[in-house]
Amino acid sequence: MSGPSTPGYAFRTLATSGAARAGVLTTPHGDVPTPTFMPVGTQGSVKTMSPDEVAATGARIVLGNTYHLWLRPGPEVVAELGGLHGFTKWPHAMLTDSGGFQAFSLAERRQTSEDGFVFRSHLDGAKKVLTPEVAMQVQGKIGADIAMQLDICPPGDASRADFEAACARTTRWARRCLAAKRPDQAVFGIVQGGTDPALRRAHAEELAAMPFDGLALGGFSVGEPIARMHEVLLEVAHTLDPERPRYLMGVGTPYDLVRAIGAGVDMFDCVLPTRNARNGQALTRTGKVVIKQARYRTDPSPLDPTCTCPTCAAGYSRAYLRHLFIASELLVLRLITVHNLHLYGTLVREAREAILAGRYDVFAKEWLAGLEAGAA
Ligand code: PRF
Ligand code: ZN
Repeated sequence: MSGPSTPGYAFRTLATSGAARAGVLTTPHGDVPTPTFMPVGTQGSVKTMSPDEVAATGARIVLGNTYHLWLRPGPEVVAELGGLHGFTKWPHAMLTDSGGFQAFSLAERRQTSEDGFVFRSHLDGAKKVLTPEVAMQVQGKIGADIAMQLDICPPGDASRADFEAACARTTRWARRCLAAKRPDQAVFGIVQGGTDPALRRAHAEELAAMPFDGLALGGFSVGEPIARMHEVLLEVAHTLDPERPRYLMGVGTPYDLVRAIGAGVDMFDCVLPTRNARNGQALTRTGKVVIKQARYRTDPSPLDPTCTCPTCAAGYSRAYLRHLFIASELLVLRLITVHNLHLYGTLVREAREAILAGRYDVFAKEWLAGLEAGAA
């Protein structure tokens, strides 16, 4: 093991309950209580929300994307305006994803080689080369607290040979990223390996031998059955170096968070609460509210009567929210986003309290029963 090395960063576990952990991630922009959910601010904003509104949901770290900010407005512009913190005015911690995963899904005509990715921008077709060195230079200029290594994420149905090759190349890119990183910026390594627990564990050990400040689990929720993802997480997450934060990338639903925290994961990000809000889907402790449905036409109740978010506390009825959504009024997108992020903030806070009290199993049982009850 070769532990974290970046000044200004630390991770401390305060309590465990089964494999679940409650801790504190210290960054130059403050402490992040874990488990934590990172709202996604792809282009430098959590869509529809101001920084103080995001912080009011309980979030103390948000995610930005190297791919998007590199293409527009460009890392020089962000750097000149004081880095991502100065540019966006988000005062708490930030993490940027390295860009490979986005290049994979968004760019046109992408080619991959040992050196990196070559692709054409989805904005203007410009040719871009994303190597491990470029990923670290761009993330260094953008200046989030935590950068991610460049990795290879095969689709869920890739072959065994593809998963092995992805792990091997991700390890070589890990070394190049660490060599190119800014000394004062934390970097996390990314474990791949599909749904093979042995491959996952071997790759995790390779990366844990390097001075990464945290270890991420990439390559999940990419088309494999979700039940299989949770089986593998149960086998693998708790085996990742206990001294470092564990981050499950791009996952998931409230159900996924409850299960993965129980498996030993500390950090999450996902577009689901924000994206689904803009599609008119509110998430609650007892399942989903699809606001356009006719059953809500005259429904006077808030999205969730037990919710204390500004949207529910103000008393906005489902009927009013439905009307706004059908009339394409922009306010509803904000109101549901606030509510959904508040649910995620509440979930991780209650999870943390349960772990500190040594009763995560009770918490998980209650949340899973609630979510299941409304799943119909
Ligand atoms: N790698 C990176 N970012 C990601 C993923 C990954 O595997 C995923 C997979 N769920 C989401 N975001 N770098
Ligand atoms: Zn609410």
